[in-house]
Amino acid sequence: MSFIYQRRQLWLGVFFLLSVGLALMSCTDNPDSLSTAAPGSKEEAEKFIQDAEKRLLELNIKGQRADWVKSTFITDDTEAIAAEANERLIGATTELAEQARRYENLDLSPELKRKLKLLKLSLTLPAPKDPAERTELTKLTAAMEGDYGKGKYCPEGDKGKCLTLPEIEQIIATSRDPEELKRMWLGWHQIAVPIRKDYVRFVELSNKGAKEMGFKDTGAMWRSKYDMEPDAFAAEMERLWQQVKPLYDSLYTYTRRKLSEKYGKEVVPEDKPIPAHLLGNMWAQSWGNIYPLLAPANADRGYDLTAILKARNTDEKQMVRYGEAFFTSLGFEPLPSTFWERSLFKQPADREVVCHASAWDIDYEKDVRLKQCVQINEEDFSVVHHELGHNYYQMAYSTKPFLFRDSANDAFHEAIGDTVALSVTPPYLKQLGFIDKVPDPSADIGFLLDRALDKIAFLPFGYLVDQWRWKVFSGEIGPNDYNKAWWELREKYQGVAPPAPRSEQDFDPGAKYHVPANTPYARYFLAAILQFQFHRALCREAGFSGPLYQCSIYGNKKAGEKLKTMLAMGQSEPWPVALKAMTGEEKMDATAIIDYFAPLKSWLDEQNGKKTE
Ligand code: X8Z
Ligand code: ZN
Repeated sequence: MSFIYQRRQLWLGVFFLLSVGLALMSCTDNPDSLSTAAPGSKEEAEKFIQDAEKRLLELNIKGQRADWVKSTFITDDTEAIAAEANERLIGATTELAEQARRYENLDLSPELKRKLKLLKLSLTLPAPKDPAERTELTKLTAAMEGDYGKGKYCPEGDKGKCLTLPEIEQIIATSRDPEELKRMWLGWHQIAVPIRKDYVRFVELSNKGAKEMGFKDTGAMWRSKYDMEPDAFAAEMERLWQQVKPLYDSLYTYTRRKLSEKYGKEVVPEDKPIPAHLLGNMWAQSWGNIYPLLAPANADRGYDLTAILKARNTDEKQMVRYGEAFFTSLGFEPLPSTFWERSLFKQPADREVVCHASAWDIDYEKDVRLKQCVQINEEDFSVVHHELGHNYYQMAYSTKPFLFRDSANDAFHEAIGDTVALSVTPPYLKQLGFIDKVPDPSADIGFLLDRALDKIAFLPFGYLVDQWRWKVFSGEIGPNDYNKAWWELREKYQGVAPPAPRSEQDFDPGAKYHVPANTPYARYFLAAILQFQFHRALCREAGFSGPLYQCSIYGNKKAGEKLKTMLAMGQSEPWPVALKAMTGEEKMDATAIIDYFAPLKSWLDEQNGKKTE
């Protein structure tokens, strides 16, 4: 249900609308014969898109509402209602995408051509045309996300107290007892076991839908959404990974040694993968929570944001207010009153919700919402900025035609709030009154290390999730190897290992939200790199000329204006055009993240006993 989710629904809606329109034209079910059907006229194409956008908007709003209620109140009924809405949207979208083929070869305006293309690529969940199979698929996806949302670990069996994911995550973040961490890790991963068989069927059905739409499989369809050939996109991901890998390697070596010192060589051998339960995060995807174990002796960053937030008795809403205040300092409007009335900030005690944070665009205008079980800590301080980045993007492109109401590509959506959060620097925290004085420059390494534990540690995880899924969709990884292949990738890219032997009874990928929720993940890898590129451009715009990590654009209206202009473009142009508008650059590029962390890289390499270049 994150922004991504909405997008899916949006498109589903588009298709829905289109399908209704299509019902009036007699058409075959065979896409190939459709493509050779008599081409429509330019005027028809315009009318087709116009009607589609209007209808899709209505349908998507309905879909969003059903989904919002389902995600904030998981029951069999809300799940069924959301599945039905989704089914209608997918059905319509599929038919509309087929219809759009009639106009493919006409000499249309670039705007219309782009809309037709977007229409065909919009689904995240392609579904078979067979109504029974389509129903089965949408029920499966609703159930998988619901099962994840309801997932709990009951240490004393069903009768004792059960822990929800935020509670387990809190223990994983703060406990330093390897046995307790292992229990939590194993306990949570159990929730995915029943999801496995649904996932197998989901892959079959969704692939069938993708094939019917002319794609090799669902993964190929996902890779086609980046204004370039799918293979070129995969190569682009690999190019960027190779650019940043040396940074990860340096951080990894340092971290493993420190953990080995802390837990002993029997628990963390220095020549083996790091046990995944010791990194402060359930998926070992960001390691900021173990900063205290790794802090440099003479270069600690000098403050503890979690402790500060707690000492100030910050509540959930106030956490969100801080995020809003950053955006308004850049010249954005305050969030609408409906945002504050309708959002969910706190995990309710009396019902099941999907706690995984997401930002919603209910009416594609001003009814934006946040759904987050906010914890009062540093991690969620960042997540709040991340989510509001989605909401401000949504509002910025809301005046564009419906089919352009999305980000330049999905990584842009993920990068905006994080870009803003990069400006949460010590001088900014002083401005907020969180710290009395800006720490001495000797604290810079500690600051950079803390940040790297989130941003650099994330990169291989961000990369591998869809390496796994692309192979699952293509059939290269079959159901009998799901778990084995998952851990091969986790070892290869992250260098982590499970805390206990795993088998094909387990379904460890399913213990990560985006797998049962079917949210693509390559976007986060790209966003982790892109946000530094954005940061560099906005800092340049703000006239900042010092080291990139010291820049904060807080309060800078010029930088805000630059950002707003790019956000307002939505999806109306291929993403390199949007990137150029903001950065002057046309390619995604890791030099900004590398520059940002350059002093840390030298320091780590020294610590690791390597000569710096
Ligand atoms: O899912 C999210 C956001 C919502 S779009 C909270 N993120 C990824 C994750 O949690 O795995 C943000 C970073 C990566
Ligand atoms: Zn996001």
